[in-house]
Amino acid sequence: MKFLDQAKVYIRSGNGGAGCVSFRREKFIEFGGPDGGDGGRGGDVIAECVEGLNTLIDYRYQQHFKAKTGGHGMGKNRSGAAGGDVILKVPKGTQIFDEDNETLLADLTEIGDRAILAKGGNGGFGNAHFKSATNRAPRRANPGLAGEERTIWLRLKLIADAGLVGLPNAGKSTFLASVSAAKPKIADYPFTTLHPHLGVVSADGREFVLADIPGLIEGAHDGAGLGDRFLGHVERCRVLLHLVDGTSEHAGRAYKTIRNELVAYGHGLADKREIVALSKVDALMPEQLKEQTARLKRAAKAAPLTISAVTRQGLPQALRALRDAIDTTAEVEVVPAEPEMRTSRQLAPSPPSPTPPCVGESHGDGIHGDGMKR
Ligand SMILES: Nc1nc2c(ncn2[C@@H]2O[C@H](COP(=O)(O)OP(=O)(O)OP(=O)(O)O)[C@@H](O)[C@H]2O)c(=O)[nH]1
Ligand SMILES: [Mg+2]
Repeated sequence: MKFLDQAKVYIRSGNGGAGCVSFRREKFIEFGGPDGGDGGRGGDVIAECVEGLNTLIDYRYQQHFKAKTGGHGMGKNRSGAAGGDVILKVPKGTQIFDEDNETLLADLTEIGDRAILAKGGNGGFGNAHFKSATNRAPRRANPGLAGEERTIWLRLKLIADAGLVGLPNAGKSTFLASVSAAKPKIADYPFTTLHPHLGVVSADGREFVLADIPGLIEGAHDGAGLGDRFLGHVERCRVLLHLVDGTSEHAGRAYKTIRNELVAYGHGLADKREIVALSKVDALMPEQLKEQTARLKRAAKAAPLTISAVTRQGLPQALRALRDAIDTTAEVEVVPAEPEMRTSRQLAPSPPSPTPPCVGESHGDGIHGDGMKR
């Protein structure tokens, strides 16, 4: 399945159905009175978080979603049917932004979460609604209210407990492959990984999800390399594992490059808990190892772990450190949705859309036995 983590879609909720002007006309019944029914409500556009999806690829092929118009009211006090809703199925971790791509409208983090993105218009009243003692034959009915239209952005931010960051070729994918069952592509050239991978890691009987993202390079915040958009996938992580390639020229400088990018990206990534590890130590001579460790320690202001995915040296320690950090770090707070948006669990699962009550006399549809019933 192809991976897509951002999509722009146009949505439109349904217009309300028009009310109807109608009078009861029947043999032997004088002054039958108004019996125009109300229009039905237009359909909503709803986003729903569903299981079994991990990409927004469906929205590459369809970007326009329109809910149905409510049915028009009809004579004999018949209300129009409510218009069908449109449900945008999105994977866990999808955020929905307004057209400016900055205003958060909803954040769907749990399976079953729903958010109404555009409400359908109400149906108009039929003429039966307007009858009164002084106006017993109203000839007016309301049109339905128009639906809303808007353009929104869907942005998938994967949900993982820990995230891997580092320069290209730092060994991130190799680390993920050696501690989980994930099979990311590994190769000896930069930007092997083009989109994030998740893996489930088991450490001392505890399981957590680790995310591997494409490598960052200097200037990624200005779009260099693959850019820094993929950092969105580690925004929700509780802890970052920062891998620094031991065979790089200067481990301290490599560390600082990534730190600068994390600061430039913002969204609290720079303040996130970080575990620093020097990778590929199997390929280093003892004196090189000592020098690189010292450089990294100076830059990170803490002693780094030393790991090798090939000899598995230091892997259990790294996993234990990650697990402890996950356990002791509070869950990342998610920015609350705009108050006007009703998100998630406040909504009952797919309530049937209520039809506006049918107002007016109930005199059946004229086929009662006596033909005189009012
Ligand atoms: N000797 C040695 N080589 C390693 C180790 N870990 C990774 N490598 C090699 O380093 C190269 C890059 O590894 P990747 O895991 O693809 O690196 P990455 O950080 O995911 O790179 P990008 O996806 O491009 O960002 C591969 O050729 C790996 O075989 C290690 O612990 N020891
Ligand atoms: Mg990789």
